[in-house]
Amino acid sequence: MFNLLKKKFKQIFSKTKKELEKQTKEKEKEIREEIKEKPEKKQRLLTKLKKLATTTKLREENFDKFFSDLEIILIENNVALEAIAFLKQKLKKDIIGKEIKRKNIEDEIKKSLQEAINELLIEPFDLVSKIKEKVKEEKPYTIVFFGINGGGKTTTIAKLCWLLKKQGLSCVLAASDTFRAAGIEQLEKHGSKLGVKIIKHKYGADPAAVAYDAIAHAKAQGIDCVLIDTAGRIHVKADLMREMEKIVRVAKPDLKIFVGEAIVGNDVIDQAKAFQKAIGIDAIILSKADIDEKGGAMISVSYITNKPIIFLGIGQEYNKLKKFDKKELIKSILS
Ligand SMILES: Nc1nc2c(ncn2[C@@H]2O[C@H](COP(=O)(O)OP(=O)(O)OP(=O)(O)O)[C@@H](O)[C@H]2O)c(=O)[nH]1
Ligand SMILES: [Mg+2]
Repeated sequence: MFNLLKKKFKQIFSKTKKELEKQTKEKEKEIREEIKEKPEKKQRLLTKLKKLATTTKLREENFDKFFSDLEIILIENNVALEAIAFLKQKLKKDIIGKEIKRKNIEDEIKKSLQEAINELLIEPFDLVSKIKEKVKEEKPYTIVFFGINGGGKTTTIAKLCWLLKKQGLSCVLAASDTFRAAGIEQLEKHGSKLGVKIIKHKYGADPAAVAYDAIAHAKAQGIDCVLIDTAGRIHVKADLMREMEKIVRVAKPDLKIFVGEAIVGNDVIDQAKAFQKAIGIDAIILSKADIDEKGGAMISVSYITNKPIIFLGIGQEYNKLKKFDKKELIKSILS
């Protein structure tokens, strides 16, 4: 994953290294000339020269050149502008004026960038432990999933249900996408494959009522989790938000998860922001990470919403839901 990005990063690190080497050579020349002109200062200047042989310092102008190259790469790879501004400010503080061993220039810059991205990403929580913790006291643990259409909600619910079952947690699925008849059928197919019950009403019914019934069923049967599937629309629209608000009001979920496609880059960030504003989100799942080559959405969405990415969808099969790992992402773009 992200091989192109990795290659581009390498190029700018080595460009900055070359520039610093050039700058050091010029400085050395200046000092040698000064020694000739002011022999009385020779000792002090020789010490300076010795230091220069092993260390260098990044000046503001080096940083600006480096960052303008970096900025282009980040924009090309769908990293949101707010996230780029954060990285700039963080890196600037970290590397300008820092004394670096000449042989370590590339590693030092890379390390600073890794640290900056690490700070940008919010640490994910462990969903399974969270659920287990609650159901010890009270069942069910209710999760609502939302996002625009085709974003991967229904598939993600099926994958998560598979994962929870493997962890010994029982589930019921709520077909609160009553907007599309095929949406109910799609969830039913998953339900029968997974061997879990789905609660459904008719096409066009009130999605909040479906969610309510699913929760009542879980309470009555002692089921651990209720996973509520919702409808998407082509765009984020007011009627969709009203529908989601009502589901949230009625279901009082423990968790509201935004599901979006990693591949649409900045669009997914705008969608997440819209849902965040209208109903509040607690966590993010990015689907289709298996076909995302840019990584920008992964880098910026949690910074922009201040909520963690907890899973990545990495394929269509049930076992293709992967816990999001900050270190692994950073490694895959910057190792
Ligand atoms: N490659 C890949 N495809 C995925 C992934 N997640 C979902 N898909 C595919 O994306 C398409 C849309 O997924 P759905 O789960 O139906 O999306 P949705 O958000 O429920 O869509 P609506 O019900 O229309 O709002 C399906 O063909 C899925 O198989 C993923 O992680 N990787
Ligand atoms: Mg769906």
